[in-house]
Amino acid sequence: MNKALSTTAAAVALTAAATACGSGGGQGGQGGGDDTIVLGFSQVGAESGWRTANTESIKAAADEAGIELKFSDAQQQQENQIQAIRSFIQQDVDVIAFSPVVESGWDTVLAEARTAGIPVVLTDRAVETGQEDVYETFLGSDFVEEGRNAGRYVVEEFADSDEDVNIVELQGTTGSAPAIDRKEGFAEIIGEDDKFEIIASQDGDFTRAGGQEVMQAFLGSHDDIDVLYAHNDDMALGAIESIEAAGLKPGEDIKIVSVDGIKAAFQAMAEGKINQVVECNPLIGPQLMDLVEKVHAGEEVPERVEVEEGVFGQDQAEEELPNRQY
Ligand code: GZL
Repeated sequence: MNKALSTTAAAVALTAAATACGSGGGQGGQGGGDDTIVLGFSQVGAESGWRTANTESIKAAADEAGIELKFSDAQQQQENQIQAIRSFIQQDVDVIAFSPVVESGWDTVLAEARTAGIPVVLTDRAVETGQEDVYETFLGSDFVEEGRNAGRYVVEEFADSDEDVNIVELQGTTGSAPAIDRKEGFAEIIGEDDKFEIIASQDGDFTRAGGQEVMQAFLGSHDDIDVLYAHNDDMALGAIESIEAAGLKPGEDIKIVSVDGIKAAFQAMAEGKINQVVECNPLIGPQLMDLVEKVHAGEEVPERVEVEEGVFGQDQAEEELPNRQY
């Protein structure tokens, strides 16, 4: 029985001692009114149910906090995010926050924000940078642990089998922190037993269409698939369409473990089509606004703020469905 935390109960665990990092508070920003904080936010896109819920949480929390939000949707293109951040710098906002679509390629624009004295808060996904003090804090999930939790399900499910277990993997957007880290965590756990083999692994870009197309290709070249590991629910739901079109039963002929925990995935789990969901909580708007206010005020913030999340099995789906907020 998986112990699960419901989203509403998920607490924010401050995982690092509160240490100031970066310029703290920044000098930039004229503010929306005399004391209204102006926040420039660059969002990855609208590719998944998770992302939609994340955007809604951020907009609602900004409204609740009286923060003037300048919001930009990058349609999953890094150049659009870089343009948006440069625009926020030109507008001299008080704080910039963003969820980087991929890990690399941010050094120049982050240095421009630092030069402008505008503090930056990372949310959801991380960046790879050799620079110091280019962002104040990172608020988001531990994607490696999410991957480990998915791997633990597979190891447990096939504990009594001495046959080979063939796994196909639907990866998230190439180069993105969740795709890199979820792959790493999963491989770490299944790598402990060589009966588990990933026979195919491909980018489905976190979308339902991507999951459907790639799973169709997997099924066309493999007739011995035991498990699908999908880096997010939208790709898993797309893959289910392809599995059923191939005359197979998702959740039975092919076991499915997925990440995010959107309502539709819980519904599929209740129908027996998905076997395990690893939660990735998008409802981080309130914590983000709290950090934005602290950063703007020049207060100390932790370098890393993690969100606690749960793992849910089929036996919990019915009961948990009404609690799902996204
Ligand atoms: C995870 C987030 C991922 C989700 C996907 O924090 O970045 O991006 O898992 C979304 O659904 O597209």
